[in-house]
Amino acid sequence: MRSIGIGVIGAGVMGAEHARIIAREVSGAHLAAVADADPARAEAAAHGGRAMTDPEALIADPSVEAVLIASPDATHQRLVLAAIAAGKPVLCEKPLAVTTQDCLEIVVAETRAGRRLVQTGFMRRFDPTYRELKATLEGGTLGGVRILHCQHRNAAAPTWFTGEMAITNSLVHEIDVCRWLLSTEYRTVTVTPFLSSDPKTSDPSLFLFETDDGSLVSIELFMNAAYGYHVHAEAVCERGTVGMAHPAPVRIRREGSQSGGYPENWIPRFRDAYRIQNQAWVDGIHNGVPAVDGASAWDGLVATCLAEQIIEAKATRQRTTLKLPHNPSVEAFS
Ligand code: ISE
Repeated sequence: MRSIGIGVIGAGVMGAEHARIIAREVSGAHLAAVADADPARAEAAAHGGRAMTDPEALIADPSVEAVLIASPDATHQRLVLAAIAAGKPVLCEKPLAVTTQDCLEIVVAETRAGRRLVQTGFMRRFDPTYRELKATLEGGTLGGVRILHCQHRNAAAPTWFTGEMAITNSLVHEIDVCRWLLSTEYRTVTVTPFLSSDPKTSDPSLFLFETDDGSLVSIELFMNAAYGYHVHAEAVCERGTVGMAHPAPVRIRREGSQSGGYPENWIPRFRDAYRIQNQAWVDGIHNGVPAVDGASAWDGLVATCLAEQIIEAKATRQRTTLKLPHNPSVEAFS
């Protein structure tokens, strides 16, 4: 099989991990180049590929046939548009862009290009546990879903978090994966932030969604849960429940008690998901068909657009009806 040259933009925690996965764990592709503003970081992540500092030069480079973007959120839109203009497939870390308008411009540019070039990096869709949950729900033995309970806990919010990134950068995972799990859209949201004497601290928060198919989605988002990284989901259905088991692969029983560890962050927890996602993206490029279950540019827009409305709902604490714009790509790609 021909090997596709991949260029990775951003060599921070996530970019370095994506570069490692492409260089070491994905077949049918090789790491052609890594770009980062910090040349030493680019070099360290390049695994023998080219290290560059200019992301636009990486996109234009003939050795780069497809682009993986893992640079800061605010740079995503410009770089995705540049990849579309160059006719190169692009896998962009979430969020696709930081405003609905910016996402819409991507959806329009891709629609004009006439082919699916963009995948949004909602990797939980490729996580074996979430996939088993979805297969069980779709198998029908448990009946319809009444409530989908989710927990999303970080040991500590990343140091680079600012403003409402808990919603635009973290909660967007649940926004995406729950609508994918249930194959439905959200109708309303009500947000209850933790009330503390310091009005700037609203962690943890509870989000309650009503969906078009009549189920409820509850999400606890706790950015500073202290004990470790912990993501959990359980569906309460008409004839039973299905939920994730403990995330640690082993349990220790000792001196009258049992224990199991929690990872420090999302990379160990979702290691398989990132690898499977990146392989599916590369396979899709070879086949000329987007990865089945990969999040599209429209899915990226939905997450950002709902995040914007959820931020407003959090301020008002009112049950808020959620709205989406017209999808200009629906006719082109259906
Ligand atoms: C981080 O940016 C991620 O993408 C993780 O998957 C997420 O769980 C975490 O909360 C975010 O901060």
